[in-house]
Amino acid sequence: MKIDPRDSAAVQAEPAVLVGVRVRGSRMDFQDPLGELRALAETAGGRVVGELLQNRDVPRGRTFLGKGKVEELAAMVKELGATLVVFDNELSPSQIQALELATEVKVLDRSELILDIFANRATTREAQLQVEIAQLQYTAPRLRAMWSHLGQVTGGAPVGVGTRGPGEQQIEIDRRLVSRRLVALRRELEEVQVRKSREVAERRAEHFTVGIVGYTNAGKSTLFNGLTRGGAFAANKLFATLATRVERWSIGGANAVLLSDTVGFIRDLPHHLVASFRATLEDAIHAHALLIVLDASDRESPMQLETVREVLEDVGANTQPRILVLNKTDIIPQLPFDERAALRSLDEWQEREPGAIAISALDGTGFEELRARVLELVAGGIRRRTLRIPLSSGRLIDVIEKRCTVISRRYGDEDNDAVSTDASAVELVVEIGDKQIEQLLPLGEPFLVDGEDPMPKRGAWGGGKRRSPHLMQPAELGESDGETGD
Ligand SMILES: Nc1nc2c(ncn2[C@@H]2O[C@H](COP(=O)(O)OP(=O)(O)OP(=O)(O)O)[C@@H](O)[C@H]2O)c(=O)[nH]1
Ligand SMILES: [Mg+2]
Repeated sequence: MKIDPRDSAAVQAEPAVLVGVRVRGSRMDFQDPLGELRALAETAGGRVVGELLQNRDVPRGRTFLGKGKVEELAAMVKELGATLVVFDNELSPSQIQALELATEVKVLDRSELILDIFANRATTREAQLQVEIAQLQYTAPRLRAMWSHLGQVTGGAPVGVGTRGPGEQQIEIDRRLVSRRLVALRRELEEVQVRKSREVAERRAEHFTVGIVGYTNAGKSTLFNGLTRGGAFAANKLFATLATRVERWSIGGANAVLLSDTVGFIRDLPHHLVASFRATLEDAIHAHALLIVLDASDRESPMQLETVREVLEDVGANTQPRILVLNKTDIIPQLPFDERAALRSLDEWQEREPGAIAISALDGTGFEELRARVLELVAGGIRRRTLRIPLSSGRLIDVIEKRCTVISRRYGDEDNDAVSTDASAVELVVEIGDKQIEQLLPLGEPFLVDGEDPMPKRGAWGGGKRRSPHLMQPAELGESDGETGD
């Protein structure tokens, strides 16, 4: 008669009842309030056998549901043979405890369900560490509450609880062990992240980087693959992607950017869960520009965009230029009339979000426009210019060759007029935009653009870094008008 001990928050292939309490101001979909939870439960491997909804102004404290609804839920669970109840809302440990007592089956909340999916998907060490930390912080207190309630914790001895967590590791329930484990995990994660931050910074210094972000299942990986032939895992599942992928995306001529694909966002994720996935978003946070991908065939897309904006704000990615990408437009004409009518039309989108681009990541519609827009962001006013660079600035030459189309090269030791007085410089004729020139400045290496110093008047040569007497006469300093073209 004892219920299954809540020894793990893992979802098996088990019959589940979904419960949603629609509190005032919540962002649930009104036409299909449990649609997203259903997709989450199925992604986790559950089989949905029943659903229950309640509208309330304020959820009731102890059981979250009203008394009558709890009884209804318990009866439903019994009748349908469910072994799992999943709430769309966030529950406290004591609410979970009370609900498990009443229904005699395992009760999970939405965040636990998401974490269980994450645990299944985590393949990189970083993702595994993040998931385990989040589980220890979020799930463990909920497990412990149940264990002590069931009186199965004997004499304060630590109880190992298996979850389907990374590496099938045991989550230690004992508070002391939990915090010791957290310290160790955080230390390891920090090491991984320091390395990662360095890589991200290096990528950023050498390339223009573009991050793909968006709600889960919006089509980010499909777009990434379509643009780069990059082999990211795309699937009609929530959180198909957990680790970041980076690939080169050629946007015309020799211009290429580094594109990154990353984990999707979802509404109402508790803040510390978002925080533990912050590093996964590192590439996006530090990208020079963002593509926000939205599933325009989903009537929840306005809410999804709102969520994406909030998360970006939370993780501090709010300054870089961004392009709103309305995806899955190929689906829209095929939708039944009433479903189409419930959508915000592309015209309405573009009116509200000037510059939004309609695409289909599946068939490539809109890719050319997207490319052109990103090229404009990257380069801004591309023209043919002559750059004179000391040969000692190998890194600068390298970066220019990577980012721009080089038309010709002349070295100082070749017999030519332009650089004959400067034996240690190279003259490159390149197609380069104003913004690309700006991005070269932080490298701190001196160079001339069409004979002028590209540095703004106040900042002398890369913040006082190396000067090149070959390139710049003191008299010229401060005389440049900064040559910005159109
Ligand atoms: N019809 C259509 N389907 C698309 C399009 N883009 C993506 N899909 C489908 O949508 C589903 C989700 O695509 P993904 O690329 O995995 O989405 P994601 O944003 O990477 O999702 P997560 O990694 O889970 O956050 C897949 O089944 C894709 O085939 C599109 O333009 N048109
Ligand atoms: Mg993906």
